[in-house]
Amino acid sequence: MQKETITIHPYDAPAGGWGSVKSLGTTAAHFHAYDAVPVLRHQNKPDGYACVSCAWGRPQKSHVAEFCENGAKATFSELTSKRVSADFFARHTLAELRTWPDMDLEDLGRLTEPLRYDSDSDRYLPVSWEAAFADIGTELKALAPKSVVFYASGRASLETSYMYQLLARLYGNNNLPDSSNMCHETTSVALQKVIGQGVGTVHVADFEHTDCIFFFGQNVGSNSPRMLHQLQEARERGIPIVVFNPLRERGLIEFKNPQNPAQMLGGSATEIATHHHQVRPGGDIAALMGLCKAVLELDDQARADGKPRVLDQPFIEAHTHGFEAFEARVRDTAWADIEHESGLQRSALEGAARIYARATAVMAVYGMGLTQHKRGLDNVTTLVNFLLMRGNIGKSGAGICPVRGHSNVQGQRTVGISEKPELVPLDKLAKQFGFEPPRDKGLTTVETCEGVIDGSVRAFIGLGGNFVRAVPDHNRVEPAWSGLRLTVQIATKLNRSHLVHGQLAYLLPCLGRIERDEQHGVLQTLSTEDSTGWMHASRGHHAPASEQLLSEARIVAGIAKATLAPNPRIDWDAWCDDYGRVRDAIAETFPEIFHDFNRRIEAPGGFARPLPARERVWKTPSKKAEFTLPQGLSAAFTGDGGTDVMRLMTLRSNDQFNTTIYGMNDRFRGVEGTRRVVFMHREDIAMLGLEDGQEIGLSSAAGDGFQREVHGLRVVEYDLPRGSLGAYYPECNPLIPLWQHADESQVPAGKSVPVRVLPQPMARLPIAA
Ligand SMILES: Nc1nc2c(c(=O)[nH]1)N[C@H]1C(S)=C(S)[C@@H](COP(=O)(O)OP(=O)(O)OC[C@H]3O[C@@H](n4cnc5c(=O)[nH]c(N)nc54)[C@H](O)[C@@H]3O)O[C@H]1N2
Ligand SMILES: Nc1nc2c(c(=O)[nH]1)N[C@H]1C(S)=C(S)[C@@H](COP(=O)(O)OP(=O)(O)OC[C@H]3O[C@@H](n4cnc5c(=O)[nH]c(N)nc54)[C@H](O)[C@@H]3O)O[C@H]1N2
Ligand SMILES: [Mo]
Repeated sequence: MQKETITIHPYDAPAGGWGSVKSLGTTAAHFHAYDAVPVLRHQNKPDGYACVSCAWGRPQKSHVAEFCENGAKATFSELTSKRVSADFFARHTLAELRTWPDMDLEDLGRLTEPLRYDSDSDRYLPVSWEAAFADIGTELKALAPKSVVFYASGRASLETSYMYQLLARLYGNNNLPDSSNMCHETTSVALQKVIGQGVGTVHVADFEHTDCIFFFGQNVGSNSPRMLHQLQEARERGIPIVVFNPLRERGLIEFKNPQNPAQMLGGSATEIATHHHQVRPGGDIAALMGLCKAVLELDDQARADGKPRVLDQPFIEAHTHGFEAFEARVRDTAWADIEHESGLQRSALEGAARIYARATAVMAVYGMGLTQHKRGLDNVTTLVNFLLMRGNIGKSGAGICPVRGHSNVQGQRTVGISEKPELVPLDKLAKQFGFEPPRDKGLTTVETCEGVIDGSVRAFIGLGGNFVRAVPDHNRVEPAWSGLRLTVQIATKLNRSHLVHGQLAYLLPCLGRIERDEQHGVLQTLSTEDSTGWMHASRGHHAPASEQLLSEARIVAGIAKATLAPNPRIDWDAWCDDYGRVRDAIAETFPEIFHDFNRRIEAPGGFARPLPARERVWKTPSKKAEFTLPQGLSAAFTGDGGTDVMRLMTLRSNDQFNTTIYGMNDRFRGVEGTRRVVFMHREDIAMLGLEDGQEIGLSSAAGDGFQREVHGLRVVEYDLPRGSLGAYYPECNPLIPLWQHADESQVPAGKSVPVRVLPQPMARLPIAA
């Protein structure tokens, strides 16, 4: 249960450092995972397993220990010695378990055997694998294929993911949303449009050659801490790192490398951000237009002075399209509007532009702060405009660097998990497996939720994840969920989505990636793609949590065999006996990326997929990189127009992995013992007649007639822009209407949710320290 001592105080120690070492020890103890500590040395190593936490790339030469505090937490969380078995479920009804906090559910430990929901007793009861597959197959055969959704959460391997997309397509739909639909789908759609590839252009090695990094809306200290090594190395070379973030995140301020003894024993921490701009949430388009305007002004000045141009004119002419219209738009955009929308001063933006103009190789790194907005696409494409002005794509040390979330989320899309049929080589699949794949667009995450609400979706299969918790509009989506005919969850640990279920429900426990996956006594190799487009082999290093677990591949194959007519070209069992055979099939479907897959995956550092834009080959209709015009200067939904509407950013703490809550502390933000907080500017607190520590509620200001509220949040005075708020995801997801998503990509707009503060009776909570 939630710890009750709550302390809130500013955290002024660096990221990393002893705090992270201490946190490691506490988490190993918390998860009862002491025997997992030695396993860590295999994390992200050529002979080892790919970390199950974030997707950040690996250097070609690995560090002694290629793991971070949060990667270790993810490892301990998977390798916990706690178990939740059938006798537990015999003692608790699902109605009772639904009253438990999320953290307590996952804290029960690893699932150990397949379970089937029994409506008479409202309990999960054990079922054999054979019976589970047979029942699921019978149900799926009876359902209309278009009414079934195959969700994937971003962790399963390339091999399993390929099998999963094939299962959906052979069954008859492209309903293959994945967590990317809540995350970097904005990137995939935007970058495809403007540079002709849906993924970033940066390799980890580029950090050694860059001479300036612009960093937008990504919380590296918590969410991709291994990147701090590259940032630290860059800083040691004196490279400026210019940050745009409404919050002054600790991980971006300074870092002590826990693997550097000199730094740990008293040496000073490395300052990471050299410049920090506290942009308003949703203000990045304006900030970027300001940067571009200042670059044009510097170019004007250089021309007037007879100095070398600031714009990379030869690059713009040879490689881009649409510059003139873009230039005109930038010149027409008034500084007053830029300052108003971004919340930043002209002089600050001009200063940042001078840093940019001095650098020859600039890299732009970004995360959810750009993608989860109404105009998330414009955020990304305007960032690309900014890079293109000086040719900062397709040269060493430069490029666009989206930081993906789940460890194989990029890879799942690469091997065909996509609701967008145009991104998948369907003709190839048709030929390879002798069937006619469905050609119509499948459902995104948001459309899946809408379909569950309107009854058109009848069944949900989840390859990992915690869908009902991760999506917006909880109070509309969750109640509708029980209207489903069938829910099947393939998972390692119990979560809320397993308790909110369809009429027929199966909970199928699988091996985690860190566990030894032996098929007929042979240790199997799996593979993943990191955020920089490198493929890595992964081999488990720990005994499975239970003898009854099956690999994810076996589970997918089990469902496929029970559901689909036999196909002479697919031997699901043979694929599961040796995943190398799945890799051969992947290589046949995607030869450009995966030719010779089985040989190349054995290279110690893995292998890189082709990234045409890195070579300045633009796979856009114009064959050029596109300058584009943003639709407006604000990326945000503004709400119903009331003057008291504020912008809420939903955030991750340092003690969670998405909906998996490891603990109640957010060390870097100084919050301990609770997640029910709202960060608020001192003057906003005063203006609203509130007090620091007071309990309040939030209410959506969407203005669509639905009441969406979250209560029992404590006001925490915080350094963030006026008019904006910060609070945790997933607790605040009930405040986000399903329709408040990014245009085109449909990523829920979790970073600028229009809300009002609901003062509650002054319930002053005691604050320690
Ligand atoms: N330990 C840990 N690691 C993780 C995860 C985790 O939960 N825990 N989740 C994984 C996943 S799936 C993902 S997608 C990534 C997420 O990693 P991030 O992309 O870092 O996502 P968030 O934590 O949501 O935080 C986004 C950052 O954007 C800032 N921000 C918010 N609004 C704006 C804005 O309008 N403009 C700008 N410039 N900044 C803004 C916030 O202050 C915050 O620092 O991390 C992955 N890694
Ligand atoms: N308001 C708001 N909402 C958000 C976000 C936000 O910033 N704000 N972020 C969004 C983002 S970026 C994402 S990616 C989504 C995340 O959405 P999801 O990917 O659906 O959620 P997770 O919390 O990562 O899923 C955790 C569960 O995965 C299961 N699991 C763990 N490891 C494995 C494994 O190896 N195999 C299998 N089969 N299952 C496993 C466990 O049962 C665990 O409970 O949430 C999104 N929702
Ligand atoms: Mo994500």
